[in-house]
Amino acid sequence: MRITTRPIEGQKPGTSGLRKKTRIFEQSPYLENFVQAIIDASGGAAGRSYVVGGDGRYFCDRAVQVILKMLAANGAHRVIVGQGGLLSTPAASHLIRLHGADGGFILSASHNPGGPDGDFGVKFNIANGGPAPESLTAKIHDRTQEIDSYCIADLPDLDLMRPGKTGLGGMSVDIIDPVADYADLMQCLFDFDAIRAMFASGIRMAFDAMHAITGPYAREIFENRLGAGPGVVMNARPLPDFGGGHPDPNPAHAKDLMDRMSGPDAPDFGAASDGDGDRNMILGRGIYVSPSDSLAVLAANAHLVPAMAGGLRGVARSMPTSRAVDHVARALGIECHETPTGWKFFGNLLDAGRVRLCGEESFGTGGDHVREKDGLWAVLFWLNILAARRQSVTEIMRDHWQRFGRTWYSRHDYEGLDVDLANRIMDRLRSLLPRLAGQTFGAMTVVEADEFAYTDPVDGSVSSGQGNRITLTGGARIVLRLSGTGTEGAILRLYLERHEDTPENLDQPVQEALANVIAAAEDIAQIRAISGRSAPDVVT
Ligand code: VG1
Ligand code: CO
Repeated sequence: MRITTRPIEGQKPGTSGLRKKTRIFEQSPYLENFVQAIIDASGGAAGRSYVVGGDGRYFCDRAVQVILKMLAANGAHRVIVGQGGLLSTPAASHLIRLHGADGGFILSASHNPGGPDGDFGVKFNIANGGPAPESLTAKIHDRTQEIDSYCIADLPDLDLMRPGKTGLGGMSVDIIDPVADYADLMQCLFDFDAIRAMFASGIRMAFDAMHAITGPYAREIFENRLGAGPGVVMNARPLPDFGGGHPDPNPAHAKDLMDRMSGPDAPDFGAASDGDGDRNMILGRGIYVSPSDSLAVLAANAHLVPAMAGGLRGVARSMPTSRAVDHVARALGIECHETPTGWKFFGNLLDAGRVRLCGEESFGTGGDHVREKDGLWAVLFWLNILAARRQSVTEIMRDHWQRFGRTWYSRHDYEGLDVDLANRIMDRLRSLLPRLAGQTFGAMTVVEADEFAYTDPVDGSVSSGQGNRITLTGGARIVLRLSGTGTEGAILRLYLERHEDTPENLDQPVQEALANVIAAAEDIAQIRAISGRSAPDVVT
């Protein structure tokens, strides 16, 4: 049936889909309007097939039912849905590709907390399995501003706990095991025999699923298929509120894992993933691998992984990600691309075969096997390298820094800022950019400064206003941008890096190694002075 509706303000997709407070999404027709806008903006659902699933956060179960009924009423031919409505983001991307579906709806606010007082989100992925590009998200937003009706089938809810084939109106529905196809894919990309042998030899790991979607995936892959031992997966049961935690795999939020890795009986390798399973954090005994370094290490060691044995041709990183991988790309003689923040910008490069490995500083790494970043894939990539090199994480990192130099890196987040104040800081800095080159701030001199704009080398589309970059002498860089995933106030992200070709003291604490860059950033951008904050909320 067709229901009359009116446009709702603010339905503009951000870095990764539309994210709002759960309470907003719960108020019908908030979700309905957005889903119909996606269907309309992408040319209708008639005769098409889709993948639907989410990370299990509060409201996912009801939202899946609404989307299924809307797809049925809009004439969709077939939907593949994870049992219980569950699918990790990379698993959904894989299923879209595996079944040649026309698109997918992923219900998650990723690393944002869940629950009735937390966040909810909807992301639409296209037929290549990747996030909708900006051209489509702009159309979706336009459509939300003119929408006057939506279609929904007046049918009872489906029982999503029972796997198998069923139907909804004229639409066929396949309720599938959310884990099996994804685990099979992983098994053909990596050397599972070598990893299994490594665990059998006594190497121990811990994986923190943070009560989010990766628990069942990690159990199947690490415990059942790789024999990593029972109890390897911590916080394995997905909970609607992630156990009250913040499912963001970083040293600040993955506290259980950090404690275990620094305890007296610490395992050799530690890892964690986020709400929807696309992020990863990598730890060794007594060492934290920064995501930017992790990308560089994967690039340098890709030849050790069966799926990448043929070489990389190219790599890509988001603009604020450190340039550690650039040094590897130069040494390997392969392309290296710098894209705006958000996985949607890697899609064209991957589709065109220009790159096979991509990464973001925000704990996101992925390859050309799907079109999303992929947390467990990155963990398996590391395990494959550990098994092939028979070295510890610390040994691998030290060797990497000796060969390629070290790019010291940190991100400082200022959260919950007043929106006007955050804009004032950004506007002020933007107006300074043209005059910064040549100026000295403490020990650092500015080489160049600009606002990042990206021209996609495949389709020529231009994305401007993607953050302010300031390059300094001594291979240092400062980047400042506003987050596009928050739901309350503004989040200002300050990214800091400095490169040393022959690092003298690898044991120096990161914040100390970056002290001059941090001081120059405050001199230039005045974040603390203008916001009145004395320190960032989260440092990674
Ligand atoms: C953040 C990260 C970005 C990532 C995005 C989605 O965006 O910085 O690198 O792609 O989250 O990740 P922003 O605009 O807040 O900086 V996920 O795992 O939340 O889908
Ligand atoms: Co995520």
